[in-house]
This record gives sequence, structure tokens and C-alpha cells, in this order.
Amino acid sequence: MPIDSGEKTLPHLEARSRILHALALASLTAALALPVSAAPKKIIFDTDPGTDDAMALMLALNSPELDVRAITVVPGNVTAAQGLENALRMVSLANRCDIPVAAGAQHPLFQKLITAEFWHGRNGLANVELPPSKCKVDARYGPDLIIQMVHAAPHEITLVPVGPLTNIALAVERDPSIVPLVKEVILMGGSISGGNVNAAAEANIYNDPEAAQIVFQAGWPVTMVGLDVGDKTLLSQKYLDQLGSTHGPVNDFIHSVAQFLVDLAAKFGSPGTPMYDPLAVGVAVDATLVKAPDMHVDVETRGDFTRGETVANRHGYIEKNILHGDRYIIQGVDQVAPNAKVCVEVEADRFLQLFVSRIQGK
Ligand SMILES: [Ca+2]
Repeated sequence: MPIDSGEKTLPHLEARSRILHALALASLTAALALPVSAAPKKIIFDTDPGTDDAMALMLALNSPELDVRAITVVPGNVTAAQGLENALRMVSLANRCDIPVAAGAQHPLFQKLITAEFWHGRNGLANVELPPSKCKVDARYGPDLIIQMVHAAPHEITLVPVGPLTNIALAVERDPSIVPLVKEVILMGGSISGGNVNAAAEANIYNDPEAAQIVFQAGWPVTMVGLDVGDKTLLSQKYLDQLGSTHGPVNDFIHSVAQFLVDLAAKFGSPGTPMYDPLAVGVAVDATLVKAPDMHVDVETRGDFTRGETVANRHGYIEKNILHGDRYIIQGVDQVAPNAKVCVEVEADRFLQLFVSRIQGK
């Protein structure tokens, strides 16, 4: 009897298979007919992993709008060596050994490294011990890898740095000809309304202010996804529960990381954890998630209280003061050209739902 019923359903299965095949062909045809602009955005993800780096990386790897061409590691939240190990273990977890992972700078340009195990756990990944990596490190030096890839795909590469800007600055210093060939830079860093390290500075910029100034002044299109806009994207218990309702290696890893961060945030009286680095990836996926007016941003590299602050000119001019005898007289204004789009508003719930939906079941 079971054999009979099986034979009876077989034609149905064949019909279903034919329909699926036709659908696959149709979607392939549609994909081929898509305009070039709909092709995935090629990104190089520069990271100091890092709990929110982990969430950002997994969002990038699971977003069809993005094609992660390389991961370069920079010291910041953890040392360069720990960060490299974390990056390798994460790409291995995601089964993406095809993506080159390269080490870069070993320390900031002109100061000692400040690591943040206090916020990210002793291994930088919320104390979650991932299995050893099946992936091997790429032998190239991170900044050189960036230079090479930009020349190989001119005007196509978007840089997404979510750590201190050391590697990106080193790439510009080594080969300034990459600047007009990079499509855009979407960075997590800075703030135009106070810092987290201290009253003025945000951690990524504070960890290498000279590098940050090089990146902001390079002359390429920069989008700044800062601390203050990231603070509006709180992953709260509601989203954590959504992540906990599904499973998969990446899903479960990110749930553990997010749980650590939500618990940590609660100790500081916050109802959720800010999604700093993931928001930068979110902006790469969909720029309509944020409002980002043009501004001119400089990085304070001196200052008794303000080293590492991103100083944003919102109205596009500075006063022109001319010395006359013993005083200066304002004689008009000098225009300053904007050098960055600075994110000031975000559709937080839409972004958080996007994040959760991309991670669930992965
Ligand atoms: Ca980071």
C-alpha cells in the first residue's frame, strides 16, 4: 500500500519539480535583466572585532545587497592578533572562507593602543568561544589589499570601516591615487553631540585621531555613522527574543553576543544595546534608513579635553577675521566645502527589523 500511494504521488512531484525549475529559470532570467546598479555593492569591511563588529559582519555577510570582497583587521576593541583570530573564526562560522581576511596595522599611527575588553568581553566577542577557524589568513598586508582591490575594480569598492581608521589612512598614505577610485566610505565613528570615551570623543576616532583626520580630508565621499545616531538604534529585549525564537550557527552566536550586550546595557540603565557598527552596514545596504545632511568635519588632534572629537561645521562657512592694529575685524565669511554626510536621524525600528530578519535562521 505505501508503494502504491508513493507511485500515485510521483507525477505530482514531477509536476512540482518542473514548476520549480521553470520558476528558477524565470528568476535567473530576471536577475540577468537587472540593471547594473542593482548588482550587489562591493565592500571591504575594515574591523576591530568587537561585539558590535560581529553583528555588523554577520549582517553584511547575510545581506544580498552587499558583496563582501575582503575583511581587513585593525587593532581597537582588541589587539591586532586577537582581532584577526576573531575575524577568522567568524568567517569560518559563516562558511565564507572564500573571503580574504588580512591583518593590517598593529597599532595606531602616533599613540598607544587602547583596548576595550571591559565593554566587549575578554576575547572581544562577549566571551563566546567560537570553534577554531577552518579559514586561513590572507598573506597580504591589509592596507595593500585595499589598494590592490580598489585598482582592480575602480569606482566600484565601498569601504566600510567600523574600527579606528588606521588601515584606511595607511592605504591613502601609501597610495593617494586610490582616493578618486573608491566609490564611497561609510564609516562608524565620531559624534556631533558628545563622546563615549569622554565628554568629547567617540572611541574609534579617539583611538587614532590622526588617521581619522586623513580619512575625513582625503577628498572621497564619506558618510559618517556616528555614536549619537547609533545611540538611537537600541536592540532591546523585544528584538533579542525574536533572535532567540530561531536557530542556526550564526543566529545563535549573534543571539549570545546580543544577550551579553543587552545585559551590559541594563547595568548602565539602558533598555537596549546601541547598534553602532551594524548601522554602518545598514546604511551600506539601504541609505534611506538615515537622514544625513552634508557637513564639513574636522578631527581635533590636539585639545586638552577634545582630542579625537569630530568637529562638524553645519552652516558651511567660517568667519574671515583680519588683523587691524591691535584687534581682528570680521570682514565677511569664507566658505567651507562639505566633506561628509553626517547621519543625524535613523528609522531605528526599520533598521532593527532588517537586522533581525537577516540573521534569523542563519
Ligand atoms: Ca568596531
